[in-house]
Amino acid sequence: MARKVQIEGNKITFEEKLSSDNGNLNGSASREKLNQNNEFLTKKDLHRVLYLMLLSRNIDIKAMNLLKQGKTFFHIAGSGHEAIQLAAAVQLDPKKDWLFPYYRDLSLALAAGITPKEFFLQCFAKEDDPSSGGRQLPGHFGHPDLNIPSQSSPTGTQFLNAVGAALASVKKGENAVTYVSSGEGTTSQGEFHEAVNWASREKLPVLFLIENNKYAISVHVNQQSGGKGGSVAEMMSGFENLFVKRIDGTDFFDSYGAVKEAVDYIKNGKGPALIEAEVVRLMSHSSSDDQKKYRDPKELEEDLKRDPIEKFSIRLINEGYITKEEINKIKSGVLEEIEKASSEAFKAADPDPRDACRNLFDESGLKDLLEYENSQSHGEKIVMVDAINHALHEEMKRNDKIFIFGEDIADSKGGVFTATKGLSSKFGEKRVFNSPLAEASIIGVAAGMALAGLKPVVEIQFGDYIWPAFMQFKSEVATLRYRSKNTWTAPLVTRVPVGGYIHGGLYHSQNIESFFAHIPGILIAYPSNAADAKGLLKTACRLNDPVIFCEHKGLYRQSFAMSPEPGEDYLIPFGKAKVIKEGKDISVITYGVPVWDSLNAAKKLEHEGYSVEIIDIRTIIPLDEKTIFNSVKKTNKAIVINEDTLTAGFGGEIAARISDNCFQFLDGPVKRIAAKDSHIPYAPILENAVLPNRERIYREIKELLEY
Ligand SMILES: Cc1ncc(C[n+]2csc(CCOP(=O)(O)OP(=O)(O)O)c2C)c(N)n1
Repeated sequence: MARKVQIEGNKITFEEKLSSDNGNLNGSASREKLNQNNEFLTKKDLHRVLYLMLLSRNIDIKAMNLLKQGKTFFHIAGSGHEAIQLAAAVQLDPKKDWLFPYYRDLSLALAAGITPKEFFLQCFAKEDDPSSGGRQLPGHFGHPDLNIPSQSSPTGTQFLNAVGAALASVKKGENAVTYVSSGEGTTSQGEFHEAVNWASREKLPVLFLIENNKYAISVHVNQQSGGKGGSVAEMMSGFENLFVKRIDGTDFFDSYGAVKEAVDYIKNGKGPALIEAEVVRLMSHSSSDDQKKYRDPKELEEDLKRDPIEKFSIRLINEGYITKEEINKIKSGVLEEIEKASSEAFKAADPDPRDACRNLFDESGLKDLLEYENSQSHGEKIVMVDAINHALHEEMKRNDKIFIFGEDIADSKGGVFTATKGLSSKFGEKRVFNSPLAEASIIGVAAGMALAGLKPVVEIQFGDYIWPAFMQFKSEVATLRYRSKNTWTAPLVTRVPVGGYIHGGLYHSQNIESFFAHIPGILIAYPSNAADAKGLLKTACRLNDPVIFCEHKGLYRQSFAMSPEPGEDYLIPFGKAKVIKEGKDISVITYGVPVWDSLNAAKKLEHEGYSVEIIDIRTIIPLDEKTIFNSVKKTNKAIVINEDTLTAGFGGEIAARISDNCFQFLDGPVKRIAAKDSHIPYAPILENAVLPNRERIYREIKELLEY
């Protein structure tokens, strides 16, 4: 059989298409078998599949040519993956089902409705690129009119978001399938396993498609997977409710049959499905790679023999579904369409550099429409943890989109600090439930639910254990609005107990706010008393941005942090600091536990004739600079206190901004008090030596007063 596919480095040509040679096809299926497997596929459907295959392949070729011409910077090709993707795409409905494609899913994206022009708009990073308006790399699909959330780049994080979207569809009673895909290399990521675990346990309607092209950039699957024979399907065979199948993903009909079985299984409520589709990577990993450097030419030659388009075309000819002439006609139509699409896209408008930092946060104006502080704190005095609990009860009652989950949060435990006590009993396990012991899962699933329109308010049991979820925060939650140019958002609230002074040792004492403050796109609250905790948490539940809500464990039940309980409508704006105590001689800017230590110091210093002003910033992001600067301009001295370590603690940021903005008003250096740059030890005497303490705070404020 004369093969007409040629591949040279990154360049692939698929000219003249088909030989008239019938070839010896695997299984040489009869027409009956073809029909039996594919009762929905008419001749027209098959022609459309071939059209989409050719469109996808030739877009790869065109994109590589544009790159060589210096008109674009990056392309990642799907050549060799077309058959399985189209077999999946034609059985999914992008208006109803959720699609989380990965960067090699060009064929699927085109079949779902992303047009060639839209593809090229992304290639050229144009304003009208529907995925991201030129923010995200090409090959990261997304669309406002389709259920395709704009995709991030880390391998594997999307799995948990997909599980979250599937969970949302179940909670909402929708009959949708969620598709999520990756290569085989990505299945080494922990979040993939977490996602399959969650989906299997809850029998969620997720189709996991693993496109195994045997390489993760240059790393062969043998160095990747612990499954028998390097098979991902084998590796995942132990999950009770998971449908697993390994197929030849270069054969459209095998692929179609397997996807059909999987989708039927999912739609019958039996659980998720995982298909491992063995495909070929006909181009290098990406335009930045050259696979000839690490792959044997013989292996590349073998891959060419499995070209899915050639297989499919020959099969259609053999079965009498198409003629060579018809194929050529489709091909010339495709080439014309691509030329038109790319030249139109090339001429489209570039993004406006003035918008480069927009859409990090909600710009709808919602936060300005909320009514703040419109009820007084006149109730019974309550402790902070009860204020939090009450806020959750009230907000759940108000908004049926709120879902609460985390480790041990359901009754009868009600959370290790009892912050969620009574919620599952009152609102039912559908809305309040225990999560697996997996922090990336909690945040990844919550992000998926949030992008599907729900409002998860989740708990991470200790700040010290938020780190497995850091990738989800940094790469998914914080970036979604920005990278989709305001199309997709993940406004979940994450409550997280933090802080020391409870003799919790290294792993129950940490502060986390400075790590997260560094990430654009996340709001951070850190209340110091019960009323602020209630008001800020209620606001967090109503905002359209992701919020990390830091709750100091040492303040949960402290009598001095108690407040009369504010009413159900009590909201506190983010970005509004509170002047805890007015004074003339020095400004103490702080948050959390040091608020109380500063107050203590201020009282002592008052007896010594000094007047100390104390500002509780209450929210880290946004930071109320105005209140801080006004205070410093009045007192001419500033000392910033944070409980976290000195180096890169958030106090450093505040101090720097004071220096920048109030230099001419200062009568002394901007001082800082913070924990020593150390881990937090268990023994109380050691802990006291590391964390800021009352005595030190008093002494250092006084030193600056005397400066
Ligand atoms: C968390 C993370 N680590 C590394 C990378 C860089 N990277 C991008 S794709 C890739 C290989 C993925 O291989 P595989 O999952 O087999 O998919 P394929 O590209 O072969 O289709 C790597 C290492 C990344 N994007 N994310």
